[in-house]
Amino acid sequence: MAVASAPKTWGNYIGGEWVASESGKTFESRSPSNTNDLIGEFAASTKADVEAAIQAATDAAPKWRDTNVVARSVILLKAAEILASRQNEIGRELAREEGKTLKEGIGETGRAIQILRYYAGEAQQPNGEHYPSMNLDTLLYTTREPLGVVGVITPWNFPIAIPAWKIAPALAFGNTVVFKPASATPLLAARFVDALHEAGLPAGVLNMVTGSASVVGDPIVEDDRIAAISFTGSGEVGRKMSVTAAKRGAKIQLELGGQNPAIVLADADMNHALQHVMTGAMWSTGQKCTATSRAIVHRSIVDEFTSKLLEKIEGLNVGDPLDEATHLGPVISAEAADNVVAGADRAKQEGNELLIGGGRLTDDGREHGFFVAPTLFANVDPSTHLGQEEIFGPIMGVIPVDDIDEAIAIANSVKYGLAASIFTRDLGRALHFAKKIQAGIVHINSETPGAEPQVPFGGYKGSSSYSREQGKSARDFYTQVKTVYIDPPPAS
Ligand code: UN1
Repeated sequence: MAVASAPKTWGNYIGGEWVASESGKTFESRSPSNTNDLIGEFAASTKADVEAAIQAATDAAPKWRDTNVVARSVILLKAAEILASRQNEIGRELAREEGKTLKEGIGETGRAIQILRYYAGEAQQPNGEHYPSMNLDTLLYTTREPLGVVGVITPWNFPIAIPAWKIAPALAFGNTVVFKPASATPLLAARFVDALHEAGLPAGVLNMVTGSASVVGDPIVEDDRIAAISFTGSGEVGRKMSVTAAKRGAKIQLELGGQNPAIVLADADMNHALQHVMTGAMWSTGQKCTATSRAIVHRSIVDEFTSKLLEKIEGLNVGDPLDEATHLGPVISAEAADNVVAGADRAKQEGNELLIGGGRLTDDGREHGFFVAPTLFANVDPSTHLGQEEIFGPIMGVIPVDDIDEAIAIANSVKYGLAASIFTRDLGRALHFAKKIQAGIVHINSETPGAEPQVPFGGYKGSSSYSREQGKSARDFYTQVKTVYIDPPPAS
């Protein structure tokens, strides 16, 4: 089926079929670049729809756990090939629905493809360990088994890559899934699910229910048939979920916010650091939990660095993500735009120096979207709101420092600890930073965002629940360990 002829109204995907919500109601997905652009209509689900999805996943679990890993891998690979054959069209839909640029939309679709391929291979890696026993005749080993039914709740900012990185390993390791995508980006979620459907995933193994967090998300987290929950989103929602999960003893994995620093030392390659700080802060309109929010720069170079960064930011085109000349699309919603403007206002009130941006952009065809100007502050006081909180948009501050230890102390002064960068040619200082920084992902001479599928992803402190996603960590999360002692029967 060609993507262009996509139906405008999508149901839920339950028990291997696209079905309308029991409510008969739908909600709209509209482009954040132009709210006149209707992306599609999606099921406004009820508790009964969630119940049907959980039951379908529960019924499908015994057979899927006993499906051999090669058969599971073949389905993941086939879904990857289906997405690959539509990568450009889906990337375009991503740019329309989420607002990142076409290049980023196509790139993110590529990432989903890469993740499916990775887990097709990872499923076939060793699944346990063999141990020596104190009893010479005992064969003693561990094996990992699926958890059963897992709940996956995803954000809008990576509308196909994050569903892929949660769902592909869940399936690869033998679990069935109930999936609730963000209501801002349901089309991309549907594209991902549809690829797995076409690839021959058996009915009930993956079920998607769209709708509000309170009607669809909460029942998934509360239901005793759901053994584990994987969530990416806000800290506030995540912490609430972990209380609910803890009450019934469910396993939970949270990927929450970030307030990520990039330290630039006096010996750094200036142009390289500038480029990575700018892209780290601004690409995807700053809407990555790994985005750079603070450039912590040595005082001897801070004036030159700041004025060159300002020049780069002045050169950014903000507009239609489908236009090749655009660097930054809109933010996701009116509320998100207001939040960036409020963050900039507060930063000014708290004495930080606004160099550019700070407001909405509503001219030049941007009046029907949620565009905000890329925003840069200088001489930022690290204790202010801008220096401490995640604003989630194209806004950043430069903080001058006298030495690396002051830089690291400021970098570590926030409640988050997801990603952090340093720019330097000094190996000793780079290693010192890698050791002292409180962050789950550390970059030396590269921007704070980015996540390769074969390595663990996750944060320190308020950025996660100490769990990690992707790489081999995904197996730890989506399986449980069984220890087996085998003794020969007594000789008869
Ligand atoms: C990236 O840095 O490319 O929601 C991925 C987020 C993160 C993913 C970041 N969980 O922004």
